[in-house]
Amino acid sequence: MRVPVSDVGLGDRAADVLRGNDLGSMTAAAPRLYPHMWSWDSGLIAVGLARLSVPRAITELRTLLRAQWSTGMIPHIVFSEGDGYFPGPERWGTETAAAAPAAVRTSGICQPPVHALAVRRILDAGRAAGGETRDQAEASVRDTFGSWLAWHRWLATARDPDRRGLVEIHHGWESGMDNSPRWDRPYAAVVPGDDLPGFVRTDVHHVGDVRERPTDAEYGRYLWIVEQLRRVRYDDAAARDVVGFRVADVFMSAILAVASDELAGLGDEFGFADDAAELRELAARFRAGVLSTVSPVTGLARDLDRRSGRWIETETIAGFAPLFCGVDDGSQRALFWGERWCGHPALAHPLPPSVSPADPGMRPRTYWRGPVWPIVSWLFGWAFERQGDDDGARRLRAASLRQLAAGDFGEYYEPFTGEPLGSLQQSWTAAVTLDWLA
Ligand code: 9YW
Repeated sequence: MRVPVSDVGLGDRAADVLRGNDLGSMTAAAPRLYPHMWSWDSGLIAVGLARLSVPRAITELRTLLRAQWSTGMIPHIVFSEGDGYFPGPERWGTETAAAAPAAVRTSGICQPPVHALAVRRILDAGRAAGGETRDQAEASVRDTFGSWLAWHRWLATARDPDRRGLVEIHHGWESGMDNSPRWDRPYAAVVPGDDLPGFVRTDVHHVGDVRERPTDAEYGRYLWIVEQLRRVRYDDAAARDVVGFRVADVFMSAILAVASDELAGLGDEFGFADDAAELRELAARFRAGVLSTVSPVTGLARDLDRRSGRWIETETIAGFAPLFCGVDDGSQRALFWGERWCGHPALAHPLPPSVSPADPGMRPRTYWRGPVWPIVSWLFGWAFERQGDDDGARRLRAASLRQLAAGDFGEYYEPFTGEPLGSLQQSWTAAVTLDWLA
């Protein structure tokens, strides 16, 4: 039975969600829809866990790191024993990959590198608690620093071989924004082969309305790319040659820049000065890369389709990558709060939707094609705070807490009505709520 929201505080309800989705040493991304650990979810979940239990937050990230590949890549899914999700470990077939870990089953692609943000949050929470908790938090930074560094180095080499300062992705899933209109053109060039093994989706059984999900045609392309990668055993160099989707992802690049700064700060504190210097260079390179993509027409940053060599012109939240990583001259901040975005008069809450509400192609109920994702609002709030824009951070926090007040912890929200959509009791939504409430 659901407890009325008025009886239990939002923070208690958020904590209940994380406890309910806790599988022991990892947190399922969502109770039914996503019964495994997702990489960027786990980073944000750890941010929330740090508000509940520093040791549990440390465990979450350690579980993720146990799945790290020998190349440094952190895989986008770490599989639990749970089932009901497709594509599962059999379909990924990563046991043939030389770099995959032996003891853990994982997918063979990655997701945005938000983890260093969580490492810093855990350290701060541990220090605030003091005593043994502080010692544990500090020891965990010391022990894991090298693994996070290897992760960033992998992104900066395997995924930016010609050092443009832009992270190349090989699947829309790697962006975390699976069916964003950003990927429509590159996906249009992906033609599934006749020998694509058959598939039965499970995601459509867990949501109220299948129109909120990617289509079957989109799914066929997603799985064809998995097939291409599986056939070259997820070898980085071979993947670049065979994969039908190669896009320089501007938002992932911005995340790598800010996360590298966070890691550099930790490196300085913990006596890894050379590594810190390397990470600062890396941050500067990716900031410059992000800036190089800005459209002189729209003022938004663009992804680059590496196969066709063409810019991808869409009006999505990823266009604010410069604002996010702190290379905006003020014009993006104005655009962000203006009528095409958070200031659009029809919005239920002044929060950034995944696609501009002024774009005629915006679909308010469909996943990454229009809904507001609380974790995206949180990421911008985090960035604003870091940049000293306390007012911007406060506005996003206040509006988000109003959006979340009913305590459903939706995966994403309809921007005009505020209705929660997708999975409810979504872990990372609960986690960022806890951070906002702290
Ligand atoms: C999938 C878990 C994941 C997120 C992604 C989001 C969605 C579906 O759910 O992906 O099947 O991987 O797009 O960003 O990590 O919450």
